Amino acid sequence: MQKLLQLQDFGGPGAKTLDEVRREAAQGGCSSTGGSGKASCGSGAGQGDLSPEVWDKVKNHPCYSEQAHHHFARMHVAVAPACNIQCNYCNRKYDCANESRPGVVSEKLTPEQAARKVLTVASTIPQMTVLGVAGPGDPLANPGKTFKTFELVAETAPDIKLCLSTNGLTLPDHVDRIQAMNVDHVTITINMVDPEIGAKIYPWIFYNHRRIEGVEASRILSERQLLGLEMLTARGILVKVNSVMIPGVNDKHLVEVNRAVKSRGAFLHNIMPLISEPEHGTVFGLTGQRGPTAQELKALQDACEGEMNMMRHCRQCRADAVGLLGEDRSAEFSTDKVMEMEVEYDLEARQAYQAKVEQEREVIARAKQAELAKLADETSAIKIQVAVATKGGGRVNEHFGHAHEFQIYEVSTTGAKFIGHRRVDLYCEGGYASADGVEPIIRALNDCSAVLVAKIGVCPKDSLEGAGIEAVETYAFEFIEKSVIAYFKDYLERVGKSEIRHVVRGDADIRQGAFIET
Ligand code: CLF
Ligand code: SF4
Repeated sequence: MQKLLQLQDFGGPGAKTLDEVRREAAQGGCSSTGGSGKASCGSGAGQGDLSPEVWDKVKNHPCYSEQAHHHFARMHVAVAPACNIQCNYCNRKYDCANESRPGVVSEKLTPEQAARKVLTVASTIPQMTVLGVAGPGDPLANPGKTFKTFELVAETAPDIKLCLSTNGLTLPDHVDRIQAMNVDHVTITINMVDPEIGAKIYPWIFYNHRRIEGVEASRILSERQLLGLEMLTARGILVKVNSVMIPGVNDKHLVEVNRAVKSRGAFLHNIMPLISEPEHGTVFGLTGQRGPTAQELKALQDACEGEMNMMRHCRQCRADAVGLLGEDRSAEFSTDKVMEMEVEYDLEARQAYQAKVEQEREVIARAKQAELAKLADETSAIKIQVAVATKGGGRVNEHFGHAHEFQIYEVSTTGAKFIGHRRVDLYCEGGYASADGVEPIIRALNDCSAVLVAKIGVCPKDSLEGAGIEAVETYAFEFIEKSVIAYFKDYLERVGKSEIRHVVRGDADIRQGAFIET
């Protein structure tokens, strides 16, 4: 409490009072006006009850707005190799697992190479709106390279939002610079507020020129994380908190973490599943620490959603990821290729493209509301989950066999809500079904009653239906949420006529292992 009362002292120009910070946080992240009441971040397409200032910051940020993530892309530049702590879910040979899954080594860049890459990507992908520095180590353990990159990009591409992700250990030392550089979005990974639990996650930190181990290390880390969070929110900088859910270690404790970060003004909470494959060589991977199932993750996110809005569309992406959150185009932009590509950074063209996307989003929102209105007289208590194959744009537009992931919606008479995604191996490679067949995909979608696709072959359709998952092509190329609601209405009608029987589905797998674009 003492710390909270000091908040206004941290504020620079434009600083907010603690009450203002709390009010904004209590409004629930990106939007609380989704069709299902208090929804996951950004479920409403519009501004909802956010202030114009906050709306402007989140409306085209794919991580801070669920709706935006269907349309807008982010890119990361891997300029930050060093780290100042050790997490038991990280292998230093790989990217920072706080913000990017282990298993994929990034190409390290100098700030100058990074700035050139940003301009090149911005010239090629007009919907790329955000530059994030998220690793492969900790951006604030490499402040020179991180801030130099931001400085170069701000000079040449002022419309690109700057974003960083940190473990928070040195965050309080850098808040002035973060504010001065107009970095409006900061992510802090906070896995505990109890150092005894922290000691099971962090073996050591490197702080004030010395290595500190055990509970003392986690006590310092936690204090610095929470102080940094308070300092940022007092200045109106939007803070997202990432937490890795580690069953048996911090899963129950994360409800307490959620309360702690909400009370300090965090805008959004992103609880991510632990990834701990043995081949990653992490402590948790080698000791057999498992990650959560889909139902365990959802139950925790639901429990915390009563407290504040949750991000559920995180893809735990690489430190050099490029593209929409569900895709990775980093291979198109290797340093060699970037140096050969022409840069035609056209601000007006980018803005025109983005204005079109905004218009499309409004059309999508109206279509959803119109479909929802058709459910107005329904009183059924049935709630189901529906998977969707999409390659972006907010439409059901992916072939089942070409899907790298499926987006999962929960739907009831109150509306449709995005609740997560399931990464899968491609079912169809080079025209042939994968060696593993459809079984791993069925396990990933096992909690869903249906999967909406642009197209599906007879064999996988039969297999899915044998497992109780209806494969539906009826909504090919239509808007996702409208389609999910329309499917649900049809589902209720068929249940009402006893054409089908409503079945409560079981649990599903969250696929482990890194995503590598093929
Ligand atoms: Fe990158 Fe992170 Fe910024 Fe997004 S990612 S630094 S806030 S621009 Fe997004 Fe990727 Fe999840 Fe991160 S999906 S891992 S939350
Ligand atoms: Fe690895 Fe990131 Fe943890 Fe550092 S903060 S040890 S890079 S996961």
